[in-house]
Amino acid sequence: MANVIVIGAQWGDEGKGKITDLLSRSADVVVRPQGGVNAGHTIVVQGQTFKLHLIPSGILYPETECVIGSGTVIDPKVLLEELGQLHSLNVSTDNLFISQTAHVTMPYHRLLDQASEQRRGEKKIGTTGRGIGPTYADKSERTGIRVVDLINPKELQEKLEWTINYKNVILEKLYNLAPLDPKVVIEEYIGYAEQLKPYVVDSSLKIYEAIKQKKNILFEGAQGTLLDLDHGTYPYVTSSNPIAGGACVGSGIGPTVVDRVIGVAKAYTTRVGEGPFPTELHGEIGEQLCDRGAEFGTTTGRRRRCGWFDGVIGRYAVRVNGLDCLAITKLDVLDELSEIKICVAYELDGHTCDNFPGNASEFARCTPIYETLPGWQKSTKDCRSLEDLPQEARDYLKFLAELMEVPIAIVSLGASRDQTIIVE
Ligand code: 2SA
Ligand code: MG
Repeated sequence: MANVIVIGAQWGDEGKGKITDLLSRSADVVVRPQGGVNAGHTIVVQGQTFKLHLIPSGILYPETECVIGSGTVIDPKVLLEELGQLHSLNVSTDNLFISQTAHVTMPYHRLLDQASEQRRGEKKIGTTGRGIGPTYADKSERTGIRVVDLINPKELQEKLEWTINYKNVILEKLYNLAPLDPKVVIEEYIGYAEQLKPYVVDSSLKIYEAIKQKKNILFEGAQGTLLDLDHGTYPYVTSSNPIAGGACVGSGIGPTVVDRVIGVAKAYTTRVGEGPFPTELHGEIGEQLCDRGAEFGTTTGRRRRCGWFDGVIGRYAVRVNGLDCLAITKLDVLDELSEIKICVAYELDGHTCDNFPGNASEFARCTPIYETLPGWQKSTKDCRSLEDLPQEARDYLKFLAELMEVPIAIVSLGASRDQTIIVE
C-alpha cells in the first residue's frame, strides 16, 4: 500500500472515515495531520458505533499506530471523552500518539468562536462552534498553547495567566461575556494534561522512523478541499489546510515520501455551513438525497445541504491535491432517481467557466451547466464488483472519471465495510 494521503475532494463529509478505515487494515501507521474536533466520523464495527473526532479510525486495529499530528488543534476535554468511549468498549489506546507541537483548544477559543459567529449575524461562516478558528488564529498570532506547554504545569500556568487576562478583555469589552478565572482553567487543564501526558511524542520523528523502516503510512485528511484555508471558498472555509500538501506540513514530513493521493468524493455533493454552493438543490430531490443519504453532521447534527455532483470543483480537487485516483462514495443514494445531473462547467456573467474561480463573489455568481444521465432505478447496495452494477451506474462512474481525468479506484455503496467495490 505504501504511503498514501486520503483527502476530501468536496466540502467534507465525503465518507473519508469509511475509506480510511478500509485502508487502515494495510497501514502500519495512520496520521491525522490537521483539523480538530470539528471533524467527525462514525464507524460501525460488529454492531458497535464509534464516533471519533480526533483519534484516527486506525485505533480499532491494535497493531496500527495512530498519530494525532502537529498540524491539528486538540481539545483535551473532547479527546479524553473519546478515549473514555474507546476504553468503555474495551478498545486499547496504547497505540495512540499525540504530537507535542499540536495546539490546544482552550475554553476561550470556543467562547470566541461562538461569539464571533453571532456578531457576524447574516454573514456568519456556519462554523461548528468548536473553537477551531480562534485556536488556529492564536497559532498564527504566536499566542497559542501547544501540547508541550500543556504537559508542563509551570509553563502552562505562566502562559495561561497571561493569555486568559488578555482574552478576558475581548470577552468582556467586545462581547459582554463573563471573564474566565485563570486559576479554575489552569487547574482543569493540568488535570487533563496528567491524563494525556503518556501519549505525547515528537510526532515528526515518530513518523520519520516509520518511513525509514519502510512501514505503510496513511495520512487521514479531515474536512475537504473546498474548505481549505488557502484554496477553498474563502471566507467560508475552515482554518487549516485539508488539501494534500497540508498533510505534509501537518505531519512534519517531506512530500517525497508520499506515494499516492486518493481523493474521496460523494456521488453527489453536500455542504454544511454557509457559503456558495452552485449545484445545491432546494426542492424535492435535495430533500430526497438528504434523507436517503442521512445527511446530518456527525459533530453538530446539522442538516447538510445537498446537490448534484460538481465536476468543476472535482477537477479543481484533482489539480490542487495532485489526485492519483478517486473513491466515489454513497453511489447507492442515487439508486431511485430516474435521471441524474452532473455539473460540467459554470456560466459566469454570460461566459462559460471551466475552472473554479478563486474569487468568492465570482463563485457566488456561477450557475451550473448540466449534463443529464439516465438513472438506474435499481438497488446497488449488494453489488460487489463493477460488473454487478447496472449499466447506467457504470456509465455514470465512467462519466465522472472522464470528466475529472482520474481513474476511480473504490466505489462505496453503504456504510458497512463489505459494501465496497475495489476496482482492479
Ligand atoms: P470550523 O468549525 O471553523 O472548522 O467551520 C468552518 C467551516 O468548515 C466546515 N466544517 C465542516 N464541514 C463538513 N463536515 C465537518 N465535520 C462535521 C461532520 C461537521 C458537523 O463530520 O459532519 O458535524 O457539523 C466540518 N467541520 C468544519 C463548517 O461547516 C464551516 O463551513
Ligand atoms: Mg464528517
